[in-house]
Amino acid sequence: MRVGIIGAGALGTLLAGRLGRVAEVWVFSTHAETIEALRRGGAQVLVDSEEMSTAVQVAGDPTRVPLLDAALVCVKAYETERAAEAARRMLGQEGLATTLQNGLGHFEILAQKVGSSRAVLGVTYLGASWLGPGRVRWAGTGPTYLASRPEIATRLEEMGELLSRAGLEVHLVEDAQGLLWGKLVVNATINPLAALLRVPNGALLESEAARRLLQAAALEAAQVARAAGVRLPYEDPVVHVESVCRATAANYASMLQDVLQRRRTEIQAINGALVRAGERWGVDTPFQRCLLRLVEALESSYTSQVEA
Ligand code: KPL
Repeated sequence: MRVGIIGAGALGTLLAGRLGRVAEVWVFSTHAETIEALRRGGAQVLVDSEEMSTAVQVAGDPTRVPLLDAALVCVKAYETERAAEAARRMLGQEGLATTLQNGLGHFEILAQKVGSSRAVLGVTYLGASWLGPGRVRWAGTGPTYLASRPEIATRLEEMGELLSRAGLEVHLVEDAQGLLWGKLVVNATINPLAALLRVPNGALLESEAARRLLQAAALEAAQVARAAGVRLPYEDPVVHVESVCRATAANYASMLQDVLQRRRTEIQAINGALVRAGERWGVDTPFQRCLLRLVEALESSYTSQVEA
């Protein structure tokens, strides 16, 4: 099977490193430094203190990639449009493109580009910490869900088997919306809090003060999901978010990684999307709005921040 990974940030590099052991993997990236690092040293994945390097094919131009059986979209939320266009150019007629991104709206953009019959919604709880171009720490072994439907079931099963052989926990499921929102509640809670407090996920459970913030964010996010008519895949949002913090305790949430690198964050696609959904469904979200504004302000103050 020939699999394309679109975007070689933390998640993309981890998937390239794992899948490169069981399939022909093509990584598509537009970052020159990343392309160079992957060509030179392969995708390097650090698990505990053991580092594994996997050779992968790398391309910065979609026309150089042979037609793919599957593509995994792992770019940041604000790069989805460009990644979906790249997927359209690289995907074989029967190929499936799966979004594994955080936030709302990506599946719709992907479906518009590659056609709804070739687009798949995925949700992953994998924890990956970026160590530099082509290098990543596997910091949390959470499950990955792929939303199946009858017309793609056989092809998606193949993809699922491949991901399992690569060492991932994979589930093929039917209720995509519940999963997507289930992850949105997690991201709208852990990501901004970890970024603002500058702590790994597990530390959000270590103080009573942080736990209270976590509870407020998770409950408000779940309230919006319920108002939108979504059935979350868990009973208690706080218990679930806490369990993700435990499962990915050592991980630096992706938003924290962005802030540490002084990069643009995905706050709009996550907490922004949630606040907008709240407005649409008549749920006031003062706490989520506050998190949104704080992270926006943090991003725009990168150049004025002082060091200790
Ligand atoms: O998705 C994540 C992220 O960091 O974006 C979690 C699940 C919170 C893991 O860190």
